[in-house]
Amino acid sequence: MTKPALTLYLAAPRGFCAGVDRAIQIVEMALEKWGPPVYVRHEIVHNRHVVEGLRAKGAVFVEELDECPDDRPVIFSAHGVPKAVPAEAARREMLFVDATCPLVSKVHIEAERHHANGLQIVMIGHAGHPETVGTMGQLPEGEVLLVETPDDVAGLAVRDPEKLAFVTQTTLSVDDTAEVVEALKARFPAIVGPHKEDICYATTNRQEAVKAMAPLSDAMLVVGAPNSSNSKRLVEVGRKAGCAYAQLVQRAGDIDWRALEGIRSVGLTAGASAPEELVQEVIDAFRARYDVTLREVETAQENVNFKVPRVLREPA
Ligand code: 0K2
Ligand code: SF4
Repeated sequence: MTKPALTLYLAAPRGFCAGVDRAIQIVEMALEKWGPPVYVRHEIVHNRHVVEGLRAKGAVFVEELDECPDDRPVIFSAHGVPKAVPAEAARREMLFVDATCPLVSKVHIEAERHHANGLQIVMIGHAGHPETVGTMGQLPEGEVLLVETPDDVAGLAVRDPEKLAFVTQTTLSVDDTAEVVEALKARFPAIVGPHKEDICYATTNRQEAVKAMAPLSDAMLVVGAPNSSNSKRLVEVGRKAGCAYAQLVQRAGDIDWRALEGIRSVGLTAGASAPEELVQEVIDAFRARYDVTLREVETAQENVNFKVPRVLREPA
């Protein structure tokens, strides 16, 4: 039987960003240096495949520091942690390595600088997401107010409208965030902040590639995890850019082939925490069912690399 023809558009850039690459390297380096078990507070990045791979090498994933023993190294995930976390690790004299992405740390520093200048901070981010919790946790309770939507801005009760700054999560939708920033500036003309927002290069580039790919694609698949903010935003961006069927899949086994019946083109991308291996698995699954023509849709080239930090100190 001949296979139906299908054009598979492949977004570029897609998948791992520099911060994810660095965070995974930190865990691997710690495992090599100290041997297992090495503890990791929260999923190092939001991807089950990555987590399971590191677990097989001896990493132990926990949600809180009180689940770790004092005498084993602990690594903080790429999303960042509230100040209280390293403070507690230091108090317990633990060996810890911070795998927070430098672009998240940059936002932490920004928030601290505004606070030192006497400003109250509005954070645009998703409630409960570890990055939001980490950034808000750089400052004392009440110093950072959270908004998610333009509607939230109307309900803000600030200390002094003349003394305000804003920061954002790094993995938000660029377009949705612009609307929230606009609402903030309209209500608080004196508010200060970054030039646009704090969304990182990787998030921005992956959304741009999806926007270029969506109009060409009958359907779109985003390889990523359900708890991955940047991956979920790619699905939303795909739908908004005109691709009615856009779905998140963790790997090939999640693809709903029935829903794809009759389609002639598929756009494929991956969130910043999704390994290329899983993208290739999806491509292979399409090749098994269709006569695939692969076309790359490249909207940017990335050459960002972050240095792996020097480890703080040897375990006692
Ligand atoms: O997109 P999320 O912040 O949920 O995180 P991951 O899916 O783990 O991607 C890596 C980004 C980490 C920090 O920005
Ligand atoms: Fe860093 Fe951006 Fe990657 Fe998050 S998505 S780890 S902020 S480069």
